[in-house]
Amino acid sequence: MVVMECSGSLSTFSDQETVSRTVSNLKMISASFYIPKNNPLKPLGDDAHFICEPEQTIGVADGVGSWSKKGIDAGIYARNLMLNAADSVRDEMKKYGVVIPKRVLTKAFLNTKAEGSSTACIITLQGEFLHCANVGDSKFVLIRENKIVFRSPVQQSKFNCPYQLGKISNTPSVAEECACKVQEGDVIIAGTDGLFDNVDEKELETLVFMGLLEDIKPEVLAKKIAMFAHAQAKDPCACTPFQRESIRAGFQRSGGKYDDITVVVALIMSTSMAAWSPVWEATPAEFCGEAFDDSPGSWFYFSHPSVTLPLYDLPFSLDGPDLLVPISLST
Ligand SMILES: [Mn+2]
Repeated sequence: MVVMECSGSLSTFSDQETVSRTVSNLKMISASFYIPKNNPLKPLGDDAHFICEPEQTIGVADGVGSWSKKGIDAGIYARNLMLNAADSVRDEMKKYGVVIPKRVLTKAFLNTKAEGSSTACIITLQGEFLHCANVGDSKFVLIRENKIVFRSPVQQSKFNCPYQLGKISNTPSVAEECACKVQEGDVIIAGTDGLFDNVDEKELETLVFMGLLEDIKPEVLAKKIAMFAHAQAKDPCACTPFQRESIRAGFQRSGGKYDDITVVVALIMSTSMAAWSPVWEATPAEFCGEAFDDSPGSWFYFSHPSVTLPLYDLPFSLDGPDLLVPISLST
C-alpha cells in the first residue's frame, strides 16, 4: 500500500485499524454533481457514486460502456456496485467501527449480480488519513493551498482500457490501496474519467481556488467543476488531457471526450468548524435536485446535507426537476 505524507516525506504503517482509531478533529464535508451523457435511452448514464456522510466515506464508479455492444447496460452494474458498497460501508462501521476500502470493494463486488463491469474508487477519512482502494481510472486528487499534492493511482491495461471489476473482468484483489495525510483546509476532488480526461490539473486547481475565494459550498463547487468539464467535453477544439493521452498513444484526436461526468467535492474541516458550517444550513429543497440546460434532463444534480446515495433507480420524469430527488439512507 502506498502511504504518503503530503509534505513530501514518505511514512508507512502496517496496521490500518490502529491508524483509524487515531483521535482526530477532522471531518469531510462532501457533495456531488453528476452530468450523464445526454441519451434518452439511457438517461442515468454509466457513472454512479455515493456519499456516506456519517461514515465519512465516498465512492465513485464508471460502468464500462462497451458492454452496450452486447446489449448490456453497464450503468446498472456500476449503480448496483455503489449501492452495495454503501451498504458495506454502513455494515463495516457498525461491526468494526472502521471502514476499510478494499474490504468494502470486495463485499460490494461479491454482492453485485448484474452483468457488466465498472471501475471503482472508495475513499474514507480515518483520523488524519484518507484511505483509498481503487480499480481502474476513477480517482481523487488532494488540493492543498491551491496545488494538487496527491493523486490516487489509476490502473489501465492500455490507453483508454481501465482495470474494471466484473464477473469476467478483474476482481478486487487487483485494487490498489493508498493513504495520505490530510489537514484542515484540504480539498478532495474525486471523479470519473469524464472529469479527469477533460480537465487539466491546473484548471482544476484554478476552479478550486476560485471556489474557495468565493466561499462557495461544496455542492456549488462540484457543480461548477462538472459544468466546466462538460463544456470541455463538448468542445472539439479544447486542449484536454484526453487529447494529449490520445496523441501519446498514437491516435490523432482533438478536443474533449464526451462522457458521463461525476464530481465529488470533499472539504476537510475541523469538527468545530463543520458544526456551524453553512453546508448544514442548506435545506433539502434547495439542493435535492435540479435539471437544466438546453437539453432537458441531461443534467442531474444530486446533493443534500445528509445525502448518502442518489436513488438512481427511481423512475422519474425528464420533464422537470421535481422528481429528481436523492434519497437519504441514513434515516
Ligand atoms: Mn467514463
